[in-house]
Amino acid sequence: MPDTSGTVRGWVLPAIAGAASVAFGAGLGELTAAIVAPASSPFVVVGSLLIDLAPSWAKDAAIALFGTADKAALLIGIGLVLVAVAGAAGVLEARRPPWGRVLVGLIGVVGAVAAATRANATMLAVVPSAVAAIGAVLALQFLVRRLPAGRGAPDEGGVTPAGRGAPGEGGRVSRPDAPSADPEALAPRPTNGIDRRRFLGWAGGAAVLGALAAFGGYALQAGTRAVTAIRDSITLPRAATSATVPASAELGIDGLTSVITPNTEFYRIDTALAVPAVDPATWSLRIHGLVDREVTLTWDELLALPLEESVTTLACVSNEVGGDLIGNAVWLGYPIRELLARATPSADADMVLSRSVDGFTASTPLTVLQDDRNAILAVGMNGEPLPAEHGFPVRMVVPGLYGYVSATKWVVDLEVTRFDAASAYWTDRGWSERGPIKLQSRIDVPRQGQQVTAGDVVIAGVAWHQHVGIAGVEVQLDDSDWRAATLATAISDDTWVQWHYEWADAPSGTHTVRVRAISADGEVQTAERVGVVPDGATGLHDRTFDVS
Ligand SMILES: Nc1nc2c(c(=O)[nH]1)N[C@H]1C(S)=C(S)[C@@H](COP(=O)(O)O)O[C@H]1N2
Ligand SMILES: [Mo]
Repeated sequence: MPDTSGTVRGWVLPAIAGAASVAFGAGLGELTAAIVAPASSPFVVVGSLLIDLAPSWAKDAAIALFGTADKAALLIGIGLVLVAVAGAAGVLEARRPPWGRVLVGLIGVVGAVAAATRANATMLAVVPSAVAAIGAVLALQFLVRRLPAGRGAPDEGGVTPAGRGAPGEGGRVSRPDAPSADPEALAPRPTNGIDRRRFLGWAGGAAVLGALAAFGGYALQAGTRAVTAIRDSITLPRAATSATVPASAELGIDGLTSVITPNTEFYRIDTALAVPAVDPATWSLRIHGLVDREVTLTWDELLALPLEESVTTLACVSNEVGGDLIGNAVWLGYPIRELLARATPSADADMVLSRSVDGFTASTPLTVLQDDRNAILAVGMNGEPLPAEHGFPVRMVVPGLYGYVSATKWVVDLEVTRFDAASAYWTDRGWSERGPIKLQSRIDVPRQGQQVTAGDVVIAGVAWHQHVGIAGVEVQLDDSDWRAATLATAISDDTWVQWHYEWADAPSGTHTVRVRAISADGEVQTAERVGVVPDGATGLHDRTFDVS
């Protein structure tokens, strides 16, 4: 009569330990993702990595086979592979510790690599996979220790490699030090059934906890899903005044940042651990403080106003020289000046403290919000409602000021006040209370260290001094004189402008090119290197490349 209990304890129970541990870890990972990095759900990132890596015939076959259910099929497929590998990890851990845990850790590494290589991956992207791996490793260690004694347990003695795991054999070997070394263990023991039930209880518990965590994560994101659905169903009103982007604003040079930044490539900076989910139906803006009358504005009221399109380049004060925390978009919104006029600020007010639904605040000089620039409450970005991470449903956009003192996303409150009476989020953390954007320029082409073919070499980049404007850009090749680059057409003084310089017959060798911009008010960009704290970096960007 075959001894099936040997099979069960030899590898079925260890496989269950593996699967339950990985279910536990995976659930924790999904919950963590829901909290810190919704775009980095381990399942979803591994799925999208596979989609990226799959040859097109495989994609075609998947679509032919599963149709619109191809994504669901992929996720189920990943789940099945995961269960199989997890089972193997359990058996491995029972026989050759710590290799089972190592295998589980490797699954985590796959998740982390997938997360880190996704477009727009943030530094938090690897956290869910790391939490999943740590949870699964600890659970595996815990469960394998609780395997019914003697069979498939670590260090089981007296088994030849060939004999390991052979069905029916596990029942006759046992660790010398284990209770099952007792001669009684050779006969069926009543305690074994109890051990097994106890083990299955722990394993089932781990799997259930994992499922609950995954479900919790899903539930946590219900608000986000609902708001995403609302956003997707919104058609913004047509602009009463539309913006034009001249075709000659875009040089179309390979490697040069496009003059309008697509929403998916737009830098994102905020303090929000989870992107706030704000339902426009419940959104309202309150304008209060040093005003003659309080004003509140609902979403419907805002959309009923004559909305204006404007093109403004946002920049972050933390942008290093040569950095990419800057982007340019066509915004749709309503002038804040008009709303302030309704409220009528008192004469002694000099600042507006804008507040986000999540408590972030920015201090903007009142005059900047009252003059004729396109300081707006924005609802649209490049022809779409604001993406959630860029402030849906409403944010501020103010030409000429760094984002931390002006570009409040998910804005719900404008308090008219004074700089000597209130201070904003970053000011309280050592940054300047005012943040006009500094004159800057950047080289995009060639890339640092690029090998360039000898001949005419194209050098190109962008320059900006929002709300002042760029009059010129100059480049310095190695240590020669500064030479004028050619500017593309500027969209306006509120946007960056592309520039290029053709270096005819560049000699072979290693070269460094430096760039500086000249402002519309005559300021020449300083070479003095200053860091980003407290009010923005200065210094000249350079690139070194090889011509051969
Ligand atoms: N609610 C909120 N709004 C915010 C911030 C924030 O942390 N929270 N960061 C500001 C900063 S520092 C910048 S640079 C811009 C960036 O806007 P973006 O993420 O749409 O590019 O948003 C600003 N608005
Ligand atoms: Mo910023």
